[in-house]
Amino acid sequence: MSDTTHHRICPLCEACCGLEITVRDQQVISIRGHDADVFSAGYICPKGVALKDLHEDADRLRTPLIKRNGVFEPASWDEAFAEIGRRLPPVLEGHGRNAVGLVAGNPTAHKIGLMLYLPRLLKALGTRNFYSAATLDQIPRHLVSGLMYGQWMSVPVPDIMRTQWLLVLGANPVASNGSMWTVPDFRGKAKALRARGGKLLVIDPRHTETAALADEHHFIQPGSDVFLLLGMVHTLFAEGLVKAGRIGELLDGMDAVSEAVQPFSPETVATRCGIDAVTIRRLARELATTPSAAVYGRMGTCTQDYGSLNTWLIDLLNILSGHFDEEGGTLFPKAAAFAFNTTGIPGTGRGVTTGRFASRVGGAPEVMGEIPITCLAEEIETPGQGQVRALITVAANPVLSAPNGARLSQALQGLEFMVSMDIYLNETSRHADVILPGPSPLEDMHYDVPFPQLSWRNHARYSAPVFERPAGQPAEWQTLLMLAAIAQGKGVSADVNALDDEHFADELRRLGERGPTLQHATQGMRGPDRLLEMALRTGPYAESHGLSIAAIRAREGGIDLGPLAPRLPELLRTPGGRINIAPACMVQDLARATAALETPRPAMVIIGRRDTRSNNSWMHNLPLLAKGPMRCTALVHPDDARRLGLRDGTMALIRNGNRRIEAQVQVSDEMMPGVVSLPHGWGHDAPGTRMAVAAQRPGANLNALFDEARRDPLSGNAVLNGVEVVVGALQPTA
Ligand SMILES: Nc1nc2c(c(=O)[nH]1)N[C@H]1C(S)=C(S)[C@@H](COP(=O)(O)OP(=O)(O)OC[C@H]3O[C@@H](n4cnc5c(=O)[nH]c(N)nc54)[C@H](O)[C@@H]3O)O[C@H]1N2
Ligand SMILES: Nc1nc2c(c(=O)[nH]1)N[C@H]1C(S)=C(S)[C@@H](COP(=O)(O)OP(=O)(O)OC[C@H]3O[C@@H](n4cnc5c(=O)[nH]c(N)nc54)[C@H](O)[C@@H]3O)O[C@H]1N2
Ligand code: SF4
Ligand SMILES: [Mo]
Repeated sequence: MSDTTHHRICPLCEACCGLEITVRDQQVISIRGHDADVFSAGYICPKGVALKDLHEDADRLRTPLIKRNGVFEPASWDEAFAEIGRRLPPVLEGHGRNAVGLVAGNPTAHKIGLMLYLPRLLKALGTRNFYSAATLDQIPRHLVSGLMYGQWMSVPVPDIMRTQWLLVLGANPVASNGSMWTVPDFRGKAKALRARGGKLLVIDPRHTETAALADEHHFIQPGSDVFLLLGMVHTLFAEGLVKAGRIGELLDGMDAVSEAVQPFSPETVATRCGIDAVTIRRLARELATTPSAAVYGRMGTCTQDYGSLNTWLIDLLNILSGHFDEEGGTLFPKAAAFAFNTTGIPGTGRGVTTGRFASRVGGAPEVMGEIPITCLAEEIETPGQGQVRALITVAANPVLSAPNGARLSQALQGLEFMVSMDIYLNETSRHADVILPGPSPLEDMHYDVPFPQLSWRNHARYSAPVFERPAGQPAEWQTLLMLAAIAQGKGVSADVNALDDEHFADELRRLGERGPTLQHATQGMRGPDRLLEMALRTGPYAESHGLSIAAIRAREGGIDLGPLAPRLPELLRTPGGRINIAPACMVQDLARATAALETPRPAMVIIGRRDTRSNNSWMHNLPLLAKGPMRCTALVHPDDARRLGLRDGTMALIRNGNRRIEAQVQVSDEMMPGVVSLPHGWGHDAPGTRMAVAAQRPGANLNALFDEARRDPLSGNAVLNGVEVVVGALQPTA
């Protein structure tokens, strides 16, 4: 049989690379970058190639599993739904809607079926107990976007193709391929920036792969970016460098900001962040005086004590230096579908509200409808009205991804009922009573929902499935609708396609006079395809580019929608169409920074990192990625290694109070002295999992060290960087 070539977007990370997949006799022969892709132009990383391994992985679940007498048994889909139909409704009826919790993990963002239909399940459950990986990640970014621009997903990104000066804090896009910034081949784009005379600067406690490309790298004491950023904003005011430019007339709160940063001169903050005052001033001056410049921060700035303040201050630097919403500075992407900053009335809106409710036990305020995932264990453990007694996890592995998984594991054990929608029997899903697997990514259509809202260039790309779904395997949107039907008391005989039709009819009605035209255009479609067709045909490029799924598919590499362009004030969804650059909660939270100015530097703190051949907790079972040197190593500076008696390849004991882990040492002068770096998502030695390759080299679970109660108070984000630890050589036991 002859080979067939398929083009599809990689669903594994935020770079969203276009792939070219060759298939023969229903087997994947090769996966490479798709050169004609308008957005990623042939770029690919080893994980994209490993989609073949994922598709073929014998441990990837092909049927539902039901746990009977403590043992998982394969089951048919009918049996699995029947079990859920028998056990979930009594929890809701007996204990109320909040008694069922819902947890969404990272792959949810990469699957249109999960992304568009998870809200349906959430609504059907009617629970406040919704948790996601966002509170281990980027919720500070959403909070600042919501407060300042009126929409959680209005995220400015550097205009990397035109900027001449790019400051990157706490991000390593060469390894991670970018985050809250969809930028495949960052390396190539950074090299082009330098080739045209531009400058790349990196602030990171580790001399990372990205720092290695940079003109300038500065170590920073982990958890203290807030002080550097305050020192820079202070300098802009002190030296008369503030120039808000074109958007100046939209800004409120300038005086409040100027006053709030007064106490933070470069001299005051230098010792605390570990960057000298001369450098802090120079960075601020270069930012302000380079005609096109941008500041970008990510994981390292979000997942620490001052996640929200950092994100706010980064936006302030871009705004106050006159580079915000300007070519060569930072710009807001304009997505072809599903972006709330392209619907409603341009330039005005309701803005966002937070704290509409708080978590029952810890009192953590809701942000974006979410309670911090670090509250989940206590919500399960603590008796009372609203206690979580049943849980549904969707593509999530919080036992490894969140702080103190041991406590969470224990709590999950105590649930009355648990369902995991997951493709593996892993550290989290082993606690479930029923596991419902999704299809292989190659058996699914694909269109990215969030990432075009974060992309370096506007684009629209669509992928059809490479293979048909196996007989009987539902799409994940259908599984979600079935769970929703069960939660609504419609029973397991509900026809999910009919439910989807009803919901779509409601959507059409909401469109008013455009309804009939769209009904005609979507004839014969269902599920995410139909919603996508509607979104494209009502989106911002419907008229200019005649977008539809067919129009996108007619072009092999997708449709290029051009470079990013200024969008203010049209983008704003705030009341009055203005930007309050001094949200009260941010200004008030500065008191925490003031109080911490004199805090002495701990002898040793721990931070995280990412490796190209790994992705969070779930790709360690793929042979192509698992081979080669051990990647879960604790990087320590040679001076620290000498002082602590650690040698390359030996085991270290890392402690935080009575929490302890053992990790393999890798001595490295990439590290800032006094800082140890360990990746997260490892520790695959839990009993009862089914990931044979991952279990061969389990690695250490970084999150076992962390305190689940330590959060950024404004956003509820977990603190995963800059935590004090004690490191020593592991003494062999007798
Ligand atoms: N210490 C520390 N902790 C961290 C981080 C850190 O930097 N340091 N990073 C945090 C970040 S940024 C994130 S996003 C979180 C991630 O946290 P999680 O989302 O909880 O973790 P993942 O490892 O991404 O787990 C994804 C789960 O989805 C399953 N899965 C994969 N594909 C599919 C699919 O198509 N369908 C279904 N149903 N399931 C699927 C996998 O088997 C796995 O169980 O981790 C966070 N944890
Ligand atoms: N290969 C690979 N790619 C991935 C993932 C993966 O696991 N593996 N995960 C994906 C996900 S879910 C996400 S969210 C993104 C994240 O993408 P990035 O934000 O680029 O994540 P990291 O590579 O963890 O980079 C964080 C950097 O912050 C530094 N850092 C730690 N603490 C501090 C601090 O206090 N201050 C400063 N300035 N820096 C600090 C660390 O040394 C590290 O270099 O990556 C995505 N892409
Ligand atoms: S960088 Fe790698 S994992 Fe990310 S989308 Fe591209 S090929 Fe996939
Ligand atoms: Mo993430």
